[in-house]
Amino acid sequence: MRPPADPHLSEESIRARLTTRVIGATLYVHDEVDSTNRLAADLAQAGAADGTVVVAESQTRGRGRLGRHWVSPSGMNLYVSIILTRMQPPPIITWIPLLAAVAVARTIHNAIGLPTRIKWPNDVLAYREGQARKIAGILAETTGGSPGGVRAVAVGIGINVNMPIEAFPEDLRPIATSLLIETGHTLDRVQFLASLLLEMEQLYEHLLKHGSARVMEPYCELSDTLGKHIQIELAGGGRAEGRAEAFAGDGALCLRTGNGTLLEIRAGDVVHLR
Ligand code: BT5
Repeated sequence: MRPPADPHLSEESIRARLTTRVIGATLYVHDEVDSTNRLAADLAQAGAADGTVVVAESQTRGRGRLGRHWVSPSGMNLYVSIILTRMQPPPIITWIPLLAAVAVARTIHNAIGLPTRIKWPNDVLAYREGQARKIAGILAETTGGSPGGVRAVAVGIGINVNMPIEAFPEDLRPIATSLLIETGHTLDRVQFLASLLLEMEQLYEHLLKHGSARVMEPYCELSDTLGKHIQIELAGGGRAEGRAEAFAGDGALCLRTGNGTLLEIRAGDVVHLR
């Protein structure tokens, strides 16, 4: 009998494929959790080691950014949180979610050759017939209080891997997609996860050693936002509109508004206008 194209996620099967040194050395694999990020935040509070990874087959309360929900059905996708504790030099914290988006885009490209783009700050999008659809989302949460006192970041990554269109709630069908929908092929999630964690580790080491400049370059190359005329719903309320001109050293989006002012935006939702 042939083995299934996409075996169940288990600690054993993941460990057998892992080639990382730090990320995944401590690994928790669950069938169902409320949120891998909630679990990772608790582990981080309790002093979990750098590179600790939490994976689940399903989430009952998957978290998006700004209190939103991440649809997390069982047995078809990846829901993974990585605890990172090396926070020096300072811009590292703000680059971690952007770095994770680069890792996701690279892993997808290496696994199946599908090009994806990153909508600031860290939505990974696949284009089909000129229409962008979200294939992965990232949520970074810090523990340890004030920005100066951050002890750890739990970076949560949700990737729609083998999710058929019927498994999405109806309102998401026009705006979301999966690797299965884009390619017609079922992917081995264990192998994909092992490759993702290796990309993450390499980029994280890079960031620690060389600072953000070396991660900024691939991020800019993959950016779907840079150079576009956009509207941003600001996280604190209100809106801003202008041209996405650059990213600041800490990953903030530099927006040139109609009257020539340059705004640095650190949290918000982007609508690409043209
Ligand atoms: C995100 O939020 O995109 C961050 C998602 C992070 C999920 C991971 S899974 C592992 C870890 N544990 C967690 O609890 N969370 C992380 P945001 O940019 O706010 O996008 C949320 C919006 O995306 C929702 O309001 C929906 O419109 C849409 N959405 C929800 N589920 C989706 C899915 N599976 N695929 C594509 N879009 C989805």
